[in-house]
Amino acid sequence: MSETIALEISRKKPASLARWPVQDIIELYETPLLDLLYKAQTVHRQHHEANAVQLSSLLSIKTGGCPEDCSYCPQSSRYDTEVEKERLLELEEVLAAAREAQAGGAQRFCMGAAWRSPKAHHIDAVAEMVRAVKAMGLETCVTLGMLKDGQAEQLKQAGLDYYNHNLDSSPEFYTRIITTRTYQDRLDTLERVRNAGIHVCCGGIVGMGESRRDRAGLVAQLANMDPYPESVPINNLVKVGGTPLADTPDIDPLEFVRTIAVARITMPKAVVRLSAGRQAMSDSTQALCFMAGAGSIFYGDKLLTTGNPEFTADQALFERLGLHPISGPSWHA
Ligand code: SAM
Ligand code: DTB
Ligand code: SF4
Repeated sequence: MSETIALEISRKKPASLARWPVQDIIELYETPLLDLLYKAQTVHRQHHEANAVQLSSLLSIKTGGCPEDCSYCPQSSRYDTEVEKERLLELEEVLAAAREAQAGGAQRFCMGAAWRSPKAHHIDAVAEMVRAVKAMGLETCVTLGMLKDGQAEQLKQAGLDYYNHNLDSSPEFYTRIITTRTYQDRLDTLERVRNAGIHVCCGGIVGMGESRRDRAGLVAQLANMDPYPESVPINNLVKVGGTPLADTPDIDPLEFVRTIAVARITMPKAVVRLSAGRQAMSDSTQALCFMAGAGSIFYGDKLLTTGNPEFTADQALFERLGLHPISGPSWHA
């Protein structure tokens, strides 16, 4: 790496208490694309294996019927989408899916539930799932909504590695997409997860009609957490018929790539995840996301309720780009 870039990067966040002002993040966004990609890939290689991508598989263990009003979400009971409310899956159903994911090459198994906030018996059931999936040798992640005191600890005891809970957007734009829970509610759950010793997986969605300042505002919120999340999913909005955001205009793919790069540079040790939205993305845009420092994808033909590229398509993409699945745990503190 050139000395100028090394200096510039270290000047931005010299000590653990240094903060990223939103304006500095906007300036990063405004960098010429090739400089930004060069900088992001340089930071990436200082902390992560080059050309290696971590593979996680997702399973919706409790689908639909959610009381929250997240404008992007097909699982909200407030919108007329094709998603039907289902029961919580049985342990055996979850394990069958985990075995399939592992056989396909996934290293982490993520289980999602369409709850505002899990009840005590939900946590008991999910803890059993976590224990059993962990015993298979997979890393575990769950996303269950807001947690109450003691619930994160119970999941940690069961062997949970990561809890996913997204901030979704800047505090300002957030109030335009969700009214049933506050930004502070989310920060409180993230603190419970952190205090329980579970790795934090927290990111957001791009392409909901937000401004670049909002995207920078989201990244600032994440990068200024102390410590910042170990795992940062960047989702491109999947537009689902019946949701309020179904007809949102497409975001420029290069703006999505820039968001990955800016997350990469501001949170050097985090694994930045190229998450939802890959099905509508060209191979070339995905290649630029990897160049920008994305180090993980969801692997398998389904996200929670929407589609994701087929295993074979991703294998072909990896072959074309000379990428390989990462070996071993993806977070080195
Ligand atoms: N109900 C829990 C919650 O909201 O915390 C967990 C499941 S929820 C589906 C997990 C995350 O998926 C959301 O926070 C959001 O960031 C993302 N998500 C949901 N619908 C999406 C969509 N249509 N496009 C992109 N990301 C989406
Ligand atoms: C995250 O940030 N993205 C994943 C995961 N966390 C749980 C979810 C994406 C959901 C996309 C819409 C769906 O399939 O329902
Ligand atoms: Fe419910 Fe989560 Fe969907 Fe919001 S994102 S409606 S909380 S399932």
